[in-house]
Amino acid sequence: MKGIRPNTWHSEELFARAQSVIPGGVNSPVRAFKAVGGTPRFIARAGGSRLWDADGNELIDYIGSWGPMILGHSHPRVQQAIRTALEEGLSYGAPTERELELAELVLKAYPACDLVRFVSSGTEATMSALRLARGYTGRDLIVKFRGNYHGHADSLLVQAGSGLLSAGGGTAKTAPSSAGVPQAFAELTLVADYNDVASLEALFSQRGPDIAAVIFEPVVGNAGVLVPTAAFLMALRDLTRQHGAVLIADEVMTGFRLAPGGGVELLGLEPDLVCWGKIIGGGLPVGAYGGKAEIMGYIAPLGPVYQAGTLSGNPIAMAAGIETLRLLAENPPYAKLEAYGKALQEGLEDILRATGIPATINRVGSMITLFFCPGPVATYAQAVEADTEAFKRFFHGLLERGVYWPPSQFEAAFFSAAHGQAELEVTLQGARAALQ
Ligand code: KE4
Repeated sequence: MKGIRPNTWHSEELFARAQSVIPGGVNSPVRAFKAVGGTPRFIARAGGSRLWDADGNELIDYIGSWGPMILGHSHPRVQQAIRTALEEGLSYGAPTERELELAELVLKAYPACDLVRFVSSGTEATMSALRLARGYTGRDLIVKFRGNYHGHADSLLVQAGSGLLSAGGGTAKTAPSSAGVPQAFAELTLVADYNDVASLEALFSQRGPDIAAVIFEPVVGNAGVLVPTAAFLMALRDLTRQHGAVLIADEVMTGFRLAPGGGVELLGLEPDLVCWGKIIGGGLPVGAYGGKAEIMGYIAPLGPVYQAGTLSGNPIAMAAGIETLRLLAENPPYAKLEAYGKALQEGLEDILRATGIPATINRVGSMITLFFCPGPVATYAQAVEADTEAFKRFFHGLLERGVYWPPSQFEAAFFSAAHGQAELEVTLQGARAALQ
């Protein structure tokens, strides 16, 4: 596993061509390796815990398509479900049985939700949930948390995490926002600090009657992993209930990953609306939002809040989601994921102790981040203190040794039910060399 620079000629050639036809050569910014430098690997195929890039290099995958691939890539039953659906056509623009099958599976895992609506991405899910909360309450303001990312709808690209943070510009006090979001929109988004109850209380004491919704990541993945405190979770529910605001749990990343009922189950949350994405599509484009009938009844065609989508409930995507959720229900991987995560975290911590490198690991289940700064990292302000140059060296040291970690200090790494002893050994071997 010496760090012999693998051949990346094809990726380099493809990246050069891609940049002449696609902005930055990628269709989502974090993929461009801007935060870590170098040439992004163009992936040719994947199976289980592995990816193979355009030059044939085999990689152990800790991105998993940024969350969907909890079962591992190319699961035979998911692939077969897609093939079967393909035989019946691709898209009809009319209701299908598969949509209600997936809806029933989602609601079975989230019994506090009465209704669910499918869309085609996590962004659409959170954007629609916010519009619904505004329509239901008749209020305009929303509250989000610095460094949380909820997709790229204008109202949510205010002091957001993930790719915005990875691109740099985040400081202890402010996370970056996107150009192109009108000031008038941004002013309707109030920003508090995750795990900082006083910052949330201050917003409600100043603007409580005008706040339509609070949206949060049950466990943050988009600043790197941040773990919520019980006091913070309690304040979220108490303050929104007290002021008549809608509490929206953004489970796009955590849903079906942290437990059968996601962060809601794991943390005992009682949100009014939940957003999903990633895993419920099994790797195909699916998002969803759902909640109590009293609120969901405001959505067209039942009520006055409009939301629509040509490919919402697409039968092929539904088939992939159904099979994925069926597999998760038949053979829950959570104990295995926890065992792998524990061994990975302990192995990395042993290496860090031996090297004396200041670093701390945050992990919940199969979401993990190694922050290059002394712990604890419980807040956004502490996360942005991390040494991104040290992270860069770690990232490339792993990549050269066949381990594909997320290309940003401010992203969660994910592993799947297909990761086992072999992956653990190669990963720790690579980390030992990368952290030397
Ligand atoms: P999509 O629109 O990308 O399907 O979902 C947006 C979204 C919403 N909410 C949460 C909590 C999310 O993590 C995401 C998307 N996550 C990022 C990874 N940090 C997607 C990767 C990317 O942007 O390329």
